[in-house]
This record gives sequence, structure tokens and C-alpha cells, in this order.
Amino acid sequence: MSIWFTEELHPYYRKGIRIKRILADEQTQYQHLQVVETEFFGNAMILDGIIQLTERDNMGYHEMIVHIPMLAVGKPKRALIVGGGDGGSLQQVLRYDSVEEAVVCELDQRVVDLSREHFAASFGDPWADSRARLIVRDAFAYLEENPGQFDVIISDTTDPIGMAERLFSDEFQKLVVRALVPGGAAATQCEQPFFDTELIKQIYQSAQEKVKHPAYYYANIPTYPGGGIGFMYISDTPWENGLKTPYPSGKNNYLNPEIHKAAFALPEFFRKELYG
Ligand code: SPD
Repeated sequence: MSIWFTEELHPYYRKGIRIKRILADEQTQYQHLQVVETEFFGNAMILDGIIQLTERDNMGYHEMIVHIPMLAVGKPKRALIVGGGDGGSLQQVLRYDSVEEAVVCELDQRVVDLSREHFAASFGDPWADSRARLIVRDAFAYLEENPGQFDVIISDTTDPIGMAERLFSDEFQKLVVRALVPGGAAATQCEQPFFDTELIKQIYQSAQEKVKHPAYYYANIPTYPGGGIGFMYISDTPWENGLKTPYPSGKNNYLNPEIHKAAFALPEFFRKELYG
């Protein structure tokens, strides 16, 4: 079998990848979950018709959403991953010897189960690490109950559609900031400068009201719309602090010191929109 999978996240833009076979296809309690083997990108996870990750290009996403806040904080002890049931962010968080506990608050147990089955070659089994704790629960409720608990929070979510829309709200951001220890840092999945300019502006403005050093940064991921995705860094600690921190053990495949700095450089049209 060889078929094209076409994704239409925006009504005016489509992209496609060629698929060799379907490895899993089920309707969970929350979403349509597919795992496919692709022609070029290795295995891919698709949720409600939207590509979440592929084995070949997920490193840009997971290394950047995790290491930018982790390095800025220095020696993070407790980290929270909101979403992230695939284990990609968890794998990166656990590279830090300083981490004593990494909590993953994921709504859909099936994302965890099918990822363990189909992405072990890429992510290993981070869940087997004694520092990892999975909480299958709505992140809003969990954050409400856990103020001042985390050095780093990573909001590794789907796109702002349906039930995930509120994870991009001011209310959610408030809870994230409240759940950080003083000087802690968060990074949230923050979409695409060309397609989501207004949403990113809103999220940045919200962050400006809550922390001293919010900033937007970007990574190249060919299987996401526009070839990449951005993140909002949210902290009273400047992201630049991370430039001086040694990398954790293990291998980076995307992040290096040049990428770390360059990720915060924005194209002029977008820089003006965001920073004026
Ligand atoms: N448009 C796709 C955005 C996907 C963001 N979530 C990725 C989850 C990987 N852990």
C-alpha cells in the first residue's frame, strides 16, 4: 500500500506525506488516534487528522520545547509536561541529572499506550524511569491544585481546536505561571507565525502581563504547517541565561548554541507584529 495522507489544519493550506501502512487506527474516548508508517519520516502519530510527530523530525520540536526553559533555569528539579503522552518531551526532560521528578499530565491514556508500542525506537521507554510520573487527568484541574510546584512547565499540546482550545487561553497561562516556583520557566506550543499571528500576539500579551521575560522562538519541523512551529517562553528568568548552561547528558540532534540564539530571531513582519 502507498497512499498520500493530506492534512488540512487551515482551510487555505494543505500538506501531504506518503504513507506505507497504517499501524493503529482507533477512536479513543477523546480523539481519533492513528499511527502510520510513512515513506520518509518513519512512524508518525496523527490526532484528529493532524500530524503530531514523526520519528524523523520530532527532535526540533521536543528538544526546543524542553531544553530552552530547562537550560534557562539551570538545575531544574521538578518538571511538569502538560499533554506530551507520546513521551518525546519526557525523554528530553529525563536527560537532566538534576531532575528528581517529571510529571506528565496527559488526558488520553491511549496516546501513552500506542506511543510505547510504536515509538520505542525513537523515545526508548522514558516511562520506565523511576523519576517519571504519569497522571491521566485534565491539566486545568491538576494545575489548580499545584501552585508553586515546578521549576519548569512544558505545555506540549495539540493545536487550539476543540477541547485543546482552552490550553491557549489567558486562564490557562495564569495557572501555568502560578504553578512555577519563583524564577521557574515555562514553554508552550505556540503555533505558526504566518498562519496564527493574532493568536500568538494574544498569548504574548498575556505573558507580558504575568512575567518579566516572555519571548517567542521557532523551530523547523517539515511535517508541521509552514515547515515549523513556535513556542512561547514564559519566565521571570531571561532565556539568555540558558546560553551559559552546559547541555545535559545524551545527544542533541537539533539544538546547538547557534540554533539556541537564532531561534529567537524573528522575521521582520512578525517581529513588528509581536514586539512593535
Ligand atoms: N500542528 C501540529 C502541532 C502539534 C503539536 N504537538 C506535538 C506533540 C508532540 N509531542
